[in-house]
Amino acid sequence: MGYTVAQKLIKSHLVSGEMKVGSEVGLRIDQTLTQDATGTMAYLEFEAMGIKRVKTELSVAYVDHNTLQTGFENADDHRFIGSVAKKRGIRFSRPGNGICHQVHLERFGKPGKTLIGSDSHTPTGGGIGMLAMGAGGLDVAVAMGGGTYYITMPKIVNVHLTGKLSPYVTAKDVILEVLRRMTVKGGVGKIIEYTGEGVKTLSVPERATITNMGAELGATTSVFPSDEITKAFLEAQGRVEDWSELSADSDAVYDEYIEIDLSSLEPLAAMPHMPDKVKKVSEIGKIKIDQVCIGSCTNSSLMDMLKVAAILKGHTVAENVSLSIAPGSKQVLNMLALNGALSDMINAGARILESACGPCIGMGQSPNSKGISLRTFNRNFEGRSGTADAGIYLVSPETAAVSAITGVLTDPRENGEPLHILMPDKFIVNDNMIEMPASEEDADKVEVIYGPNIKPFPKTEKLPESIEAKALLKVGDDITTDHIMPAGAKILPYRSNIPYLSQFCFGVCDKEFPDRCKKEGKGIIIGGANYGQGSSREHAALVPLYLGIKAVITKSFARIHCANLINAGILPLNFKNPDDYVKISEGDLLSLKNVKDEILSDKPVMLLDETTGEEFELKYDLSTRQKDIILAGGLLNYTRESL
Ligand code: MIC
Ligand code: SF4
Repeated sequence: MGYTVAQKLIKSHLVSGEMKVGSEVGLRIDQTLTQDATGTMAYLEFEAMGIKRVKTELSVAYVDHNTLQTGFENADDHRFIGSVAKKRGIRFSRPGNGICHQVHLERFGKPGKTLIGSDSHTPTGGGIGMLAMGAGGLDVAVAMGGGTYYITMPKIVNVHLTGKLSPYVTAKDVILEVLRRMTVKGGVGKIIEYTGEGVKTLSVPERATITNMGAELGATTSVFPSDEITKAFLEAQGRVEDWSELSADSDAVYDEYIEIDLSSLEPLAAMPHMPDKVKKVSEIGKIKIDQVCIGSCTNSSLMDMLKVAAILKGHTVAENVSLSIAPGSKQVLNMLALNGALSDMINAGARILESACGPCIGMGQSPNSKGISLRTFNRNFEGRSGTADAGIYLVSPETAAVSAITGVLTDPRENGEPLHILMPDKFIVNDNMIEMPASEEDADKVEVIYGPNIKPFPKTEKLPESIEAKALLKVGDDITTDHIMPAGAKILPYRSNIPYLSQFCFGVCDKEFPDRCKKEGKGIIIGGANYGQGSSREHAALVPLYLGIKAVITKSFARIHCANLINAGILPLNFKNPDDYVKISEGDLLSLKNVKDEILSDKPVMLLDETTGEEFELKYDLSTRQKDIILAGGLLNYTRESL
C-alpha cells in the first residue's frame, strides 16, 4: 500500500510510535517559528530549560503581532526576543519585515520538512509541501531544544480538486467552501491533503491561503504536494535549491474523500461570528458596509495585493467606508512600491498599514459600533475585532476591494473584465531585516535583556489524590481561545505578564469570572464541544492555571488547546455521555475523589456533583507520556524531572 503526502512526511520524521490512526506519534522537527505574542513566553520557557543553542535546522523568531508599541512593554519584549535569538542561534525577523507565515513561505519554507510554530496558522507552510503545525509555546521551546513533537496520528482527508477557478473566484473561496462543508469541528484529528488536476491550477501563495485557513477546520494541518509550480515559486524567490518533489503514491489510501469542482465555485463569505457560517456573496445580498480590511496571513501575498490594486485603480473608496490594507511582508510592500501598484491603492484612498497582523488580532482598526466589516482574514469570532457588536464577514481580496468601491457587499464578478495578474519570474529578495544569530564563540558575550513587564510563570502542582472544587464557569460549544484569553491592543502588550492578563480571562463571556476564581482559590470549568478552538496561545491555559483552575470538563477539545492544558498541568476531561453536560450547573460543588488513582490505573474518572448528588462518568484521551506530564504538574516539571 502506498503513502499519501502527509503520511510520507510523517514517516520520514517518525521518532516514536506507530502510524496507526488515533495513536500517539513522535516527530523530529526540522524548523520552528515563533511570533512575538507567543514568543516571549516560548523563549522564557526555552531559557528555563537551560539549553545553550537551538538544535533545529532552522529556527526563526518573528515580530509581527504586537507592533503598536503603545507603551514600553512591546518594545521590551521585542528586545528580549531579539537578544535570546542572537544568543541561542535563532534568526530574528525584525518588526516591519512582515507576518511570520508570509515571510516564512517566501524565505524559508522547504518541501519535505517539518515545521512547528507557536501560532495556529503555521499550516500555511503546507502550501509549499511542508508538514507544518501550530503548537503551544512550550512545545516549540522543547522542539528548539531538539525534543520530539507529539501528535495523535491523524486521519487523512483527500480533498480532490477538479476544474479551474472562474474569474474573480479565488483560493479564499475554496477554503470557505471546505469550511462550509466540514465546519469548524470537521477537521479535528485530521490532515487535509489536496489532490487532483485542480492542484496544478493553483500557485503556491494560493495553496498557502487554503492551508492557512485550514486551521479554522480544527485540522492538525493541511498539505499540498510539491511540484513544478512549487519549484517555479522557489526559483522566483531565488532558492530553487530548496525544492524537492513530493507527491502521493498512486495507490495511496485516504480515510475520507471530498471532491470540489473549482469551476463550479462562486465568491463566498463567512458571516458573523464563525468562519464556517459560509454563504454565497450573491445570496447574502448588497448589505451596507462600514469598513474593509485587506491583509493578514491568509491573504497578503503579492498576487493578492496586485489584484486589489488593479481593482482600486482609478476609483475612490466609497463614502463612509474605511479601507485599510496591510501588505504581508516587506518583500510584498517593496514590490508594490516599485511597480506603482501601491500608488493605485493610495490614490483610491486606502489607509496603508505596516506589514504586520494589525486589525486581524484587534491591534487597531476596530469598527464603529454595530459596524459591518469585510475582512480578508481567517477569523471572525465575536469581539476579536475589538468592537463587541461589530459584524465581521470573511471574504476574498477581490470581494473586499470591489465592495470597498461600491460601499455594499458586492459579488466581485460584477467588476467586469477578468484580471490578468501573473506571478513574477523574480521576487525582489533582500533579507536585510532578518538578523543572523551570533556565532557559537561569540554567543557567550550576548546578554539576554529582560524588561520589567516580564513576570515569572504561574506555579504548577503535581496532580493531587482528589480534586474538590466548584464549577466556576459553564460555557457552550465552540468556545475559542479568544473567549478564554482575549487579545487586542489593550491586552496584547501583557503576554509576558500572566497576573495582569488574568483579569481579562473569559471577559467576553463573563466579566466576574476572574474575581470568582480569586475568591474561591480553585475551580473547574465546564465546556461544550470543540472547546479551545482557534489560536495556539498557551496563555489560554496558563492564565486559568494562575486563577486556580484544576480541571476542564467538556464534550470535546480542540487539539492545540488540549495539548496546552496538559502542558500546564490542567486536567482535560470529557463527559462519557455528552448529555450529562446539561446536568451540571455553574456554582455546583464537584468532587473527583480518586482522580489520581483512576488515571494511574486507566479507569474512568468518576465525578460526584455534591450539590445535586448525581454521579457521572468522565473519560480522557491521554497517552502514557501525557499522563506523566499531568502527574508531574505540567511539561516544565516533567522535563526537569526527566533530566
Ligand atoms: C491568532 O490569529 O489568533 C493569533 C493571534 O495569531 C494566535 C496566536 C496568539 O494568540 O498569539 C494564533 O493563531 O495562534
Ligand atoms: Fe497574525 Fe491574524 Fe495571521 Fe494570527 S491570523 S498570525 S493574528 S495575521
